[in-house]
Amino acid sequence: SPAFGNADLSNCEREQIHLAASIQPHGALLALREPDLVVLQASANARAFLGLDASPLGRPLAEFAPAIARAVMPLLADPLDEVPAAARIPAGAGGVKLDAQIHRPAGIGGQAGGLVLELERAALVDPPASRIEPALQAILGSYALRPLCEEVARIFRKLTGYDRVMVYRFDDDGHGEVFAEEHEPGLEPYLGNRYPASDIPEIARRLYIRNRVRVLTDVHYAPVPLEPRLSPLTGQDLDMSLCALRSSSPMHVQYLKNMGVGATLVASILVGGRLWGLVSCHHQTPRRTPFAVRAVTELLAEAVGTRIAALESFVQSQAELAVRRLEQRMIEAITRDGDWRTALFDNPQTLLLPMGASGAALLFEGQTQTAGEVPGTAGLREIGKWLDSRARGPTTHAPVIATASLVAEAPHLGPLTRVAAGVLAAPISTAPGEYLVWFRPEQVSTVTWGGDPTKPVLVGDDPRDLSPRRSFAKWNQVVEGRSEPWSPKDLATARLVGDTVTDVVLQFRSVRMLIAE
Ligand code: BLA
Repeated sequence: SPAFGNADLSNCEREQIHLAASIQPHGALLALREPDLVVLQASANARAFLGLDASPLGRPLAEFAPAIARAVMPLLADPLDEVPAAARIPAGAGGVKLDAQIHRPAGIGGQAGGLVLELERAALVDPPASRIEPALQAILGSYALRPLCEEVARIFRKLTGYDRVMVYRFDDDGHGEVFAEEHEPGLEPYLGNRYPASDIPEIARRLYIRNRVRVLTDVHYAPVPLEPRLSPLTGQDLDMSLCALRSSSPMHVQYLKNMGVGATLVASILVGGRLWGLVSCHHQTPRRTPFAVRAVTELLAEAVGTRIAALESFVQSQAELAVRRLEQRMIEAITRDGDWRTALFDNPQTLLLPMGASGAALLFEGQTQTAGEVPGTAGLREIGKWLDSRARGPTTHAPVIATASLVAEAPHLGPLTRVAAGVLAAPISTAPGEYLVWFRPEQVSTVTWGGDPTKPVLVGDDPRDLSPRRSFAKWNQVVEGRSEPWSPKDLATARLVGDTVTDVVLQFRSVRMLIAE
């Protein structure tokens, strides 16, 4: 894997971003030995930052910075290996209060990696607690995903003062969408824009689950190296995964420069332990966000994740309820006019909404009934044949069949891509060709880019070309011929509807046989 700063576009997804060996200059870092707190490594700016007359290397913290030692000593009883502890250092001779964060980085082979102490100037005024309560209320009281995310963008913009705040949401393949946005008037909106998974490498995503808020205070900064570079405890680069001051990947910094961004603050949104998305704040000029404000953004982002988890399970139980109602209406329809199909199709939304589909079709006894945007009859027959070739034997309640790219699995069905890029089918009987099928259109044809889509975009190998526009072009290439992916929940709901219809069909057929006798 390429070392930090040595990545190019061919291998940047493997850059060792946690081994940055340098920090951003708005603070200072000391790596300490336990238990005597002797300094083993220091950022090159530490001496100036602390106003010392000599290098702190080799000296115990208590000797050259007693106030700091006093503040951090009581924190050391905790493990500090996943969550750093914070302390406020009272103003010293220079009159500046400091914020300290301290943690124990991962060592190697069970060997302890010592302590990492990070220092920053504290805010002149901390964010008032009166700002936090209403924000939490708004987040936890939100009743649906979109209004929640729009509220989050407003709250973060007000709290942090960055001139653009985006709620960036990942899909199941890791591609992202700007799902909500607040920005300074006059800035080009990014709302609705889509970007490929490769813009945020897997290594970074894993890191963002552990380190929930990152700041880049000035894209034009000069990284401050650690001295000595390697940890004397491990002989290796310091693991900076949990460092607040860690240098950002030069690849990503170049991306931001190309975008005209001066500074960023990004908070992770975790839902059930997975990285659901990010709150990404951009500022056009350098911007420093003190620890106390970052701590509030971390708390709020946590509340957002909790709320999204609750909304997701609510959506799921609503979908289950809708299926139950559908079942009831099918049975009523049979007794009323002998045909359960009317219940499925008299209101197309009942079939489409729970699945987020734009079309649906019932293939039954050689006939087709449809709702929304679907392929023509000949196309539906072809899809039926393809499903038969994919279906697993003549069993009732067979598993659903799903693809987000019909053309990738059945190239001869390519002409159907525009409306049927994604297909989700539930077998409804043991007979061939009998399915309830949902469709999703091709993503590329349904998404627009704010800029001029006809202007050519170079997708080459030069980091100078890195930009959201290039990314969007790349996303287009990646998802060409693909629909929005079906989620595990979509599959579960389809299965539920399919099983219900299968039961109804079984009943319907046995009743018909009785009548025929
Ligand atoms: C990180 N890339 C990121 C991050 C975002 C983006 C949000 C997280 C930054 C953080 O948490 O601090 C991407 N930012 C975007 C996008 C928008 C935006 C899409 O504002 C749209 C509006 N980046 C590339 C390519 C590579 C790459 C091709 O585009 C290389 C494969 C690398 N991106 C890259 C790396 C990081 C990153 C290495 C980690 C930065 C770090 O934490 O050090």
